[in-house]
Amino acid sequence: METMPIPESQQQALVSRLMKSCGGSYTPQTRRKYFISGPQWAAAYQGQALFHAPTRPAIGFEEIIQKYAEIGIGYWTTHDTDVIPTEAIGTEVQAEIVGRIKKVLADNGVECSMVTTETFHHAVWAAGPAAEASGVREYAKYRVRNTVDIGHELGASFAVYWPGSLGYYVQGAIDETDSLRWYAGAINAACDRDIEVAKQKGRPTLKHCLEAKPFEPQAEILLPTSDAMLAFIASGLLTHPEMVGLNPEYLHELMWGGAPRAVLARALLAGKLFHFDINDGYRLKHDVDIGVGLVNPLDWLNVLVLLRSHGYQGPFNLDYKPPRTTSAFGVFEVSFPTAVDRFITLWEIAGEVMTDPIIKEATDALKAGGPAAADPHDAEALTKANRELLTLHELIAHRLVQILLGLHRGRVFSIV
Ligand code: GLO
Ligand code: MG
Ligand code: MG
Repeated sequence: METMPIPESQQQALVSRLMKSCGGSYTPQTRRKYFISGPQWAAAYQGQALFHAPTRPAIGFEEIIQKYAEIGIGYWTTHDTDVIPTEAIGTEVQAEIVGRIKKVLADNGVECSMVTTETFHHAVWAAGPAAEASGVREYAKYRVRNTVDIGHELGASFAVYWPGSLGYYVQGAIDETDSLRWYAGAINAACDRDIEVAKQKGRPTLKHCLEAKPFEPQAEILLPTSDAMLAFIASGLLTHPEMVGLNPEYLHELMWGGAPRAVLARALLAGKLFHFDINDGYRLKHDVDIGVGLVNPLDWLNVLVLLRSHGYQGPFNLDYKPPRTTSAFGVFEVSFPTAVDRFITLWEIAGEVMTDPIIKEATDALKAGGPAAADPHDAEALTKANRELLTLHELIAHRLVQILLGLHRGRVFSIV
């Protein structure tokens, strides 16, 4: 039998009822225990893209912060121009807006954890934030310094830099070494300003986090991966490399074909994992920014096992885009609560992985290895000594899937 058409007036109720039927949601109090931040731009995203018209109306920070608070997202992040029109940057209008934001945050018990400068969208960035024209570069410095001021004013601890259009469409028109030097100049200006303001305000300096993305909006990007960013931080171009680290984004690393977990491991080893944009998507495709865990839950579980094992507790920034099929109502009814809840669930499952006796015994056995060979240079004997233990790699992988699917708790499927 076909389902009868659902009148418009009943559609939201249907969505809400099915959401309830899904079960498994955490309370806002529980959600607030995690260092999860909701970006202004994620909730305000209207569904537009190069070939896509918006599907949702515009929405301001007042409503977004209030909705985040209701859901239990305790932190909020923003670009300067998400909330301040470009022409009002640095004016009294900015001060007035920042004042209003402070009040809305305080009224809702939400904190601003991170601020970021939009250096990619406006036409002034057509040649990137490190353009040949020194006027544009000075303007970039002004903008990042101003964002540092806003960050301190709002009580943020992190500043993120995604140098979107630091790259090119056509080859040979720029000298990459110049562009990189100039880009470093902007980061240095932000750090210098930060030291000054932090001193004035008696606050710690911000953690400055570079975010890489391999392509888009430009065809070729000068700092396409988190590893390139690490090399940039260590290049000698930065005057305060100790203040600068990474904000890797899960999908950005997947986009170039990297293994996000290995990227995070390299950032951890370098002591540079400052901030983490969480989302999901596909290898070698467009930056679709799907909600965390909807595409690669097993990989996400493994990512969180790594982070938990090495003491990284956040921030976890929900830098995803509610799909354009989701309505304005659905953004806060389904999209944000479910993204947060999948994250929390995967985080807690990661805890189970870490204490699972089978994984533990298998891992310990692999590390113990087989008996020492009489001749430590005898490759054949070494191979034989460890031969059977190595099967445990596949056993561990199987166990991880069992834990992800709840099979370790007795969930079974069989055809009787
Ligand atoms: C775009 C980026 C963008 C950054 C943001 C923070 O693909 O992920 O959302 O995270 O500009 O600087
Ligand atoms: Mg992205
Ligand atoms: Mg991002």
